[in-house]
Amino acid sequence: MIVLGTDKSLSPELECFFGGAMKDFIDLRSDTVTRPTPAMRKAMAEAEVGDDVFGEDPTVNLLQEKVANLLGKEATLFVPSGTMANQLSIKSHTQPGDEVIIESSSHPYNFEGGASAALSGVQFQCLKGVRGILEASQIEEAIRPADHHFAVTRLVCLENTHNRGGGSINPVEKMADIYRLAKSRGLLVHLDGARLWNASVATGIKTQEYAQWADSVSVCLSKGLGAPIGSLVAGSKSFIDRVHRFRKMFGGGMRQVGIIAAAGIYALEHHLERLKEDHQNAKRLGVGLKEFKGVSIDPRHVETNIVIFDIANAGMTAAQVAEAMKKEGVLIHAFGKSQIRLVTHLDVSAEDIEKALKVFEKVFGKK
Ligand code: TLP
Repeated sequence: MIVLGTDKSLSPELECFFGGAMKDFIDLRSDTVTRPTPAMRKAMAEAEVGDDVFGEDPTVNLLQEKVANLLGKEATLFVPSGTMANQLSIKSHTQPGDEVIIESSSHPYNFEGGASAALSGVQFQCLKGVRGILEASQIEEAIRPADHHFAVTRLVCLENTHNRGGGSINPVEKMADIYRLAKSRGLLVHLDGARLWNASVATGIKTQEYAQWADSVSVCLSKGLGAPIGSLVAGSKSFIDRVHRFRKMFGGGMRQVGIIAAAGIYALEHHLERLKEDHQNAKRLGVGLKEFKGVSIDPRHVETNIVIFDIANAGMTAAQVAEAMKKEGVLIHAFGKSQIRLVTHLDVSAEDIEKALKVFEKVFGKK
C-alpha cells in the first residue's frame, strides 16, 4: 500500500488529482513506484562517498563489483536509468547506419523516446515474438546479406523478463541459441535485463547463466528491487570503457552518488529473494481476474510480477476501468483501448491484492 498525498509539499493540482484527501492507494501501475524503506534510507544516509567521476566513490565501486559478480561479467558501470543503460549499450556496440534486430514490443523500441535513432543513428528491424520472445530462426532470416544496398546488421537486442510480453521469461536455452547464431554471423547481443532478477528468482537459474548469452546486459535497481534510482551496464572491460566515455558525453557522470548506490546494495542484499512474493501476488491476480465478466486472461502466462489482460468484451475501455478503479483506491495502467497492465512489488501486500480483486469484481462483475 502506498500513501499518496501525505506529503505536505503536494501541489494543489496533485491534491485535486488524488482527491485531495490523505488517501491510501494500492498502486499496481508499475514496480517503479516503490519508495525506499526506512532501513534503505538509513543505508543511504550512512554511505561512504567520493567523487565517482574520478572513480573515487567506494560505495559505487562496491556496487559495480557486486553486480559484475552477479552477472559474471568483467566490468559494470553505474548509470541513472534503465533507458540510459540500454542506450549507452546500443551506442557503444554500433556505428550510425547500422541495423539492430529487436522484438517489436520491446522497451528500447517503444518506450525510450526514439533515442536509438537520435543518439546512435541506428535503425531497428522489428520482429514479432510470442509474448516478446524471439526464436533464433526468425533472427537468422532477418540478418541482412553483405550487399551495399542493405544496412549492416550489427546487434541483436533481447529483453528478459519481457515487459510488454507480460513479464514473460526468455528461456535460457533460447537465449543460448540466439547467442550462438549471433556469434556465427559476427553479431553482438545486448540484453535488456531491467527485470532479469525476476527471471532468475522465478526459475532458480542464476543471473550469470542468463548473462553469459549476451555481450552486454543492463539491469535496474529501481524496479522490483525497490531502490529509488539506478541501473548498471555490464560487459567486457573494453566495452565498459566505451560505455564510460559515452556516459560522460550523455551527461550521466554523477559525483557523490554512493548515496544512491547504497540503496542498490541494500536492495540486492534484502529485496532479491522476496521477489517470489511479488510473483505469487501476480499469480493470484491472474487466477482471480479470470473469474470476472469480460476479462480475458490465461493465468499460466503470469510468470513473474507483471499481469497483462484484455477487456475488449467488458463493455468499457481500459481508461474507463482505470478511472473506476482509481475511485475505489486502486491505481492500474491502461495499455491502449482494451489492455490493462498490473505490476506487483514491494509496496503491495497479499492483503492489498485481495482488496484489489474485490474492487475489480465490483467494476466488472462476476462471470
Ligand atoms: N519500464 C517502465 C516504463 O518505461 C514502461 C515500466 O513501468 O515498466 N527496460 C525495461 C524492460 C523496462 O521495463 C524499463 C522501464 C526500462 C528498460 C527503462 O528503465 P528506466 O525507467 O529506469 O529508464
